[in-house]
Amino acid sequence: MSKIQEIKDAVEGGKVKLIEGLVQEALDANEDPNAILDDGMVAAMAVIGAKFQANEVFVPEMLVAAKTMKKGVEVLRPHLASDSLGKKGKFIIGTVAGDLHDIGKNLVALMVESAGFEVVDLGVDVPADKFVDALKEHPDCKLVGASALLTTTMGALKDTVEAIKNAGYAGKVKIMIGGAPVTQDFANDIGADAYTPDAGSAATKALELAS
Ligand code: B1M
Repeated sequence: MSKIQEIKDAVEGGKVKLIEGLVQEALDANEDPNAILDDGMVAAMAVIGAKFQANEVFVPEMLVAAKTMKKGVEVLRPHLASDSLGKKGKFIIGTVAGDLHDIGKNLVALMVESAGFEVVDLGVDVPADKFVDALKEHPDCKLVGASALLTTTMGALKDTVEAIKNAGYAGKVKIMIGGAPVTQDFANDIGADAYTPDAGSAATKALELAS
């Protein structure tokens, strides 16, 4: 079995104690860190999501898979990060109010950091006004990212965009949104500056918007 398949199986099976060793072994075997992430860990979370939808796994299994993935990502982090930390400016990011999903948001943060930004991570379940407070605290920040994984929290993305614009940042700060249920049409509807489908494209878009 390939190392990447072993990693995928470990995340899917919630093998928290095994994952760090497996990721390290894959790195030692010169596997591409992006492939370990995308074809191993992200792919495993997609399987878990499909199984949850089919009532084959439940919230505890999702939680332990998420915990396993987070541990694996920590081993990968130095292999994805660049040495130009903060040179491109600041990037405020959070998962919107009512939403506790943070793996995708953390991956976006990691990729954006790797692209040279200093990331200010507000965490999960972040009310719209906390994004505004963070902008006040970091007046040199020109980019904000908001993530939502639930159809029920897409409205909070809209609230976040509105709150930031109403606080006087329209045209001054660019707002990027993303997350599994989010689309370009939705981004257009709520007046976000950009939608990207994944972490890699979020980093590319951040560089484009910052230039
Ligand atoms: Co939940 N969950 N969950 N969950 N969970 C989903 C999202 C779901 C699709 C599962 C399913 O039914 N198939 C479903 C949502 C259905 C919907 O609304 N459309 C769901 C549900 C229903 C729920 C609960 C309501 C379950 C319950 O309690 N009955 C509950 C809600 C809790 C809450 O938030 N209030 C819940 C809870 C949880 C856990 C806490 C157990 C756990 C999260 C743990 C954590 O994050 N620390 C969890 C998990 C793990 C999932 C799945 C299985 C995996 C999510 C994930 O990490 N994916 C998920 C199923 C799935 O996604 N297929 C599911 C991997 C990650 C890399 O992908 O987050 O999509 P993703 O991020 C991508 C892109 O979306 C994008 O880039 C990322 C990387 O490429 N992206 C951005 C994300 N943010 C971006 C921002 C950007 C740009 C791109 O710019 C700023």
